[in-house]
Amino acid sequence: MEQVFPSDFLWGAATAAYQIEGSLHVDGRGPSIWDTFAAVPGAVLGGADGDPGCDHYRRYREDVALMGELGLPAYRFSTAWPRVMPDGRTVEPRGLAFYDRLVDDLLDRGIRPLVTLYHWDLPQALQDVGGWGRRDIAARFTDYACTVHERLGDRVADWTTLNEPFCSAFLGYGLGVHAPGVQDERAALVAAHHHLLAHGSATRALRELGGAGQRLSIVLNFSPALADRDDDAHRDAVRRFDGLHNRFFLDPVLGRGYPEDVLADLAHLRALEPAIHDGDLSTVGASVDWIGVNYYAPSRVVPLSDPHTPSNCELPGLRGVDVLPPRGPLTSIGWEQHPGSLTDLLVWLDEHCAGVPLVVSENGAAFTDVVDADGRVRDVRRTRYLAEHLRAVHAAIARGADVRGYLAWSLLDNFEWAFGYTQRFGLVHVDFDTQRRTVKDSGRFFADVVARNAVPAN
Ligand code: IFM
Repeated sequence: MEQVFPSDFLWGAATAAYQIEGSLHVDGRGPSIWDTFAAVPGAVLGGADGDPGCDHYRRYREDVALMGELGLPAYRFSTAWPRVMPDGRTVEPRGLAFYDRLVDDLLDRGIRPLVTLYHWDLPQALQDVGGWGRRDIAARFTDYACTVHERLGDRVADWTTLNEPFCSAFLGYGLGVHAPGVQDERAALVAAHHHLLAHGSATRALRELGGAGQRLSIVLNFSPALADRDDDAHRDAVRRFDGLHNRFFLDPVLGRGYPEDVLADLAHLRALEPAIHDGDLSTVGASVDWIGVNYYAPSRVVPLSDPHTPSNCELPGLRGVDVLPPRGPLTSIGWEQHPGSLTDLLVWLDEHCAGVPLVVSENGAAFTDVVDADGRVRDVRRTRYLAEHLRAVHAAIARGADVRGYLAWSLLDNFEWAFGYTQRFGLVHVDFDTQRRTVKDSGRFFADVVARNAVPAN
């Protein structure tokens, strides 16, 4: 018995430039905020940075061939702003040429490229003048987006502006556990608005540049809030967490502005209103063709007796709600495995987005993997995680959600940000000393799902 997906369902895997490319000092690439942040003692586990990554900048042909062997019809990757514009403004032709070669190679193998323009590697030169805290970052990003589009737009139809502005703004400027390492609740909210402004401004510009077949999108990360009780206090805790984590980014993109209840929850900070200028919300709401849904785990929330007590979690300005420890089974990064939340999320998003299609743009799990003596990686837990989450996607489609695709995170084990190289998410194992690639059992399982367009029923 198997669960069959719609015949035009899009299958693939995803990566991001800083996590896999390596070659940080090659072909004129400029420093990014992640190079700077990773050099701060204690910022990244093991003192690691994006070198060597998966050495993908030099081995991309091998990696594209691997995708071909796995039969992946699509590949989501990001372009590195500091490669394309080392100082954030001036084009480096060698950087652009790399993505040109990559796209050609993908197309030669019949693999559809989905380009994400920003996956957290801001040129350091732009951070030096304020980064996402400055309003004119939207114009800088739009220039960069148009530059990449002018070069690749004849062959690439799928464009994503930003990956997970939540992480870039809230973890980078609020909690400070991501680059640029700023710890300031107000700065995080302002940075979030500037991310969304950059998204809207670039979306408008790309819409003008692109042809009819072009599809524009943004990728957001969602963590549905779960509570143990269904009373007023718990419902309000869910509302607060969900509001700031999920609806805060989604609603403006859908053209609805920031949710009123979230603005009220954040009013005590007096941060956001001065940053929002006339016309911004209409720019942010530039229409998109699909919403990318990154899902890994839910969050368990509990109300605090004093609604003014700051939350223990990463959301800037959140008061009156705490996040509880995740419940087992966990992945090695400590995230709860809860496939039912993915079904509920997709069904809710489908209703909330009112006609905008969804693509699961990232989903996957980190576990400790070993290459056995016979050369196999028997990653049973990841295979089970994938199967359960694919069934969860299937269940959402069966309930009417317009989900058009699923992109596994990640093609390769890679640099997992502040966790360095300690967390392996890949369908393909990478030995970071030798750069040897080994397809894991989960990679073969996923290839089989793709080939059959179906997941085993249990
Ligand atoms: O590795 C990251 C990716 O860069 C963004 N989404 C979540 C993944 C796992 O943490």
